[in-house]
Amino acid sequence: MPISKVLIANRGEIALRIHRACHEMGIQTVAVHSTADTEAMHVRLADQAVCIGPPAASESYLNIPNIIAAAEISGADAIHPGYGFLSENAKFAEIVEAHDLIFIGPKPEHIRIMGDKIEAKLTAAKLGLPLVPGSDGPISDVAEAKAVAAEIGYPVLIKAASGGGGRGMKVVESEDMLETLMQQAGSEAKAAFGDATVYMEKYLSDPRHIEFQVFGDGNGQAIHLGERDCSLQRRHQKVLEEAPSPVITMDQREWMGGIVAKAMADMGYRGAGTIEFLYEDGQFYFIEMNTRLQVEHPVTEAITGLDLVREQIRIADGHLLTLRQEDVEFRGHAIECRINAEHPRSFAPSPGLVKGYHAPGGMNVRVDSGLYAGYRVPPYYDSMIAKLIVWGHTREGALRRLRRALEEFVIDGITTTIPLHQALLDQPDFQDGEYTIKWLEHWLAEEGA
Ligand code: MV4
Repeated sequence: MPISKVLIANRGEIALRIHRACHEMGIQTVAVHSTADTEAMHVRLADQAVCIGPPAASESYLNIPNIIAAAEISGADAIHPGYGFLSENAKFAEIVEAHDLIFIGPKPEHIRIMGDKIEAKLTAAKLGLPLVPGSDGPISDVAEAKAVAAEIGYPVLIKAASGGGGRGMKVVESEDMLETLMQQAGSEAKAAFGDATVYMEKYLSDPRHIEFQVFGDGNGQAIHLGERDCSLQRRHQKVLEEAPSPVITMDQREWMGGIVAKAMADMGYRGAGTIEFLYEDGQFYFIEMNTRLQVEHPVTEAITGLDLVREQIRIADGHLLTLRQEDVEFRGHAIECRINAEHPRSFAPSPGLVKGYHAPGGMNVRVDSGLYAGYRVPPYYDSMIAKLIVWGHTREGALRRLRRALEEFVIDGITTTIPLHQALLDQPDFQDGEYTIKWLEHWLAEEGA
């Protein structure tokens, strides 16, 4: 029996995004929501809605028993986890499958492997992906740390095995600081993730963050959908993403894309995934793999014409990939702005009542958002309230369209980061595509002075 009802285990714009793909496929939807999200757009649009707990995510969107119960009560046959929350929780994926429900995502084993950054690197190395030079596994004592650091050369970076989001990372400039910083990294990792395991890498001082979108059918077929440049970030939160990367040539895309697609085929990967690289001096270095649909997937959709959520659902339903690599075409340029309910300079959260709302439109403009006039942005969750995605034949065309669309966007009553994006568009470095992962924070520091 094909999937006929999907429970959406998420909130906000991604819940709406998943609902839309389902309805276009003739699939019914079940929204699960906290008491803070009763008035959310996707809850109104879903065929059924089940309240799963109080505002705190730990008691609602992360409450596995309540979500499974909601699936059983509503008669859903599959669960889409979106991003964040339970999307990369291997245990959750296993529990979903143990209840004879379809998990719209990778095999639990692959989620588990990629959640452990050391295992992820070992796996990536075996699959032929280029790595940042570093320790082959965990670093257990200072003597070992010194030996590895001497071999790869300072500066080095200590990272948490269970990490992500940059927490517990320590740059070590020279051997005299190694012991202190290694201990700090270990105890921060223990506090944040309950696991003190750390590993070491050569520190790349000014890379770009470039990631490849991949899809596998779980059966030995896999394709890549090109890369996204996600270098514009602040405190490990992406601010704007674009595809293709302004610095990657078609030859590099086909070369690196071919390598990642083959790697995913060889591991029997199922569903959507993202292979993250640091890119410096013309070289790619694998750092992590995300086993979920990402916030910035629409820029890939814009340049490939594919519906990534539809592909996820088809794969979860046991279909083979719709496309072969040679059928994937890259066309034009897409840019996504993440619009947050925050002050555009202090980044202080600004939840509250949306008094007026008007989304931009016109050719090749897409807004993914659950906002409407009269909606109250709750204070309990991530502050991203909308994504504006534009497409143009060229990067310059996309930039002009972005400027026009940002001018049209009206969100009254709360403060948003729209003016930040407008100021960013005026920066020559950004216009020229000349930015690395440090650029945005440097610019903001200058601006603030
Ligand atoms: C690095 C790095 C430089 N050298 N690894 C940050 C979060 C984690 N996912 C990986 N991160 C980094 N790893 C080496 N060997 C710099 C970062 C980094 C970063 C990476 C991607 C996007 C934004 C970033 C911001 C600061 C640091």
